[in-house]
Amino acid sequence: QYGLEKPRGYNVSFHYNPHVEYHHFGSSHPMKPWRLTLTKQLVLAYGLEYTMDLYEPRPATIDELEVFHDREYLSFLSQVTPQNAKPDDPAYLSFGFGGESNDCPVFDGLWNYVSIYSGASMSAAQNLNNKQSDIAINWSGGLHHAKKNLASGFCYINDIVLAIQLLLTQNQRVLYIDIDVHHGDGVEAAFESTDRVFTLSYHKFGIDRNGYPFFPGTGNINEMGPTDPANRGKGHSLNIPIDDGIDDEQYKWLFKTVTGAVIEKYNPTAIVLQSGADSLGGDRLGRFNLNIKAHGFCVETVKSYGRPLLLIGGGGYTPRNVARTWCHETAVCVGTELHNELPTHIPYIQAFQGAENGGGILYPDLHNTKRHDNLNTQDNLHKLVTQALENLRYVEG
Ligand code: ZLS
Ligand code: CA
Ligand code: ZN
Repeated sequence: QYGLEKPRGYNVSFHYNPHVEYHHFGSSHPMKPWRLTLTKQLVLAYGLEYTMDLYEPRPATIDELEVFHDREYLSFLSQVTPQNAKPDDPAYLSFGFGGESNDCPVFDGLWNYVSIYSGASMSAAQNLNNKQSDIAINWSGGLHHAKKNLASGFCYINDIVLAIQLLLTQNQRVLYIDIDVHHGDGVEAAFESTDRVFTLSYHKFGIDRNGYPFFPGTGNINEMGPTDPANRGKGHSLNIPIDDGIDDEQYKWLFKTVTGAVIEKYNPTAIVLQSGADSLGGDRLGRFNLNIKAHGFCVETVKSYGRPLLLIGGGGYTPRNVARTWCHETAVCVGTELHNELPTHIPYIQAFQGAENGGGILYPDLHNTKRHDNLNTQDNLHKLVTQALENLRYVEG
């Protein structure tokens, strides 16, 4: 009140159980838990561990997971192994395992893996609830496709839903934002009948030349949750469908305009940001053309609203760039800038060196790895924003 208050720093907590790293989906599978090792190495090499509270959370228990998931699904998931799995067992297929796409394989240590990443998201949510931190980070979470009785799109347990359920014990309104290149369908579905959670997902949407929709095929602009006026969840989902090749300036404008409008209108008391790194340029599965700092701009924007923030990972299939992005975003949270030259004493430094791996710097130009022409015109994006803002008519703060 005397004009002398010092700028308020943020208390950041980092929730990470290193045992998550040692799990493998299979050699050809794009999801590589090893990207988390790379992320951790960068975070440590820049000394960011001294600027945050570090936690090594315990794995979640089956009872904790049952708050969202069905008992039968959990008991199957907790018992299935590559040795005892029967791919022609109807339960196996009905719970989303194997199948034609084999997106969700049964691998060694599967139950360990899912309980570790879920435990970390729950520990992060609890830290926000206890006011021990302003921003809590779990890069191993963000598995947004899992349903209560179904594994889908590399996701077995929906740690985001579990974390939001914890936040709801202390918050009247929680905003969920999802910048993974895929639609956050599992989180949207879990909270479709409540107005206490608003879900906002930005993603690639459309049919490919081969006739397949981009996974999971949902999330058009007109999908706003239930249509029944008696349903409290009506209008409490917003989907932003985007075409291939969107660039930094377009995405930043879109994100800032739409997210800003949602935050101002809904006025959440806590925010969860799924920061999937498959929206970067050069991602093995993604279609967008974003650079690391444009992706990080989303974290900066959300942070600037000063609400308790749970920051979680998600997709990201070019591991060196996933690590760069999540390290950068960790620095954004604690409020420091990192030098572009990577510290040389990092284990696995080779993963970042050489022209094809980003030349030993933190912020390589990912436009150089562009494989997707930009199909988003300014005109399309303006129409999209107009429609998005119109979709907020059912929202009250
Ligand atoms: O959001 O596109 C699909 C499903 C199919 C089934 C039919 N076949 C012919 C095409 C593929 C529709 N699945 C996606 C899932 C993407 C999940 C994203 C998760 C997240 O980032 C959050 C963590 C998909 N895209 C690419 C693959 N699956 C995929 C690529 C390569 C392989 C290897 C392993 C397994 C089988 C061969 C696989 C899946
Ligand atoms: Ca998304
Ligand atoms: Zn994704």
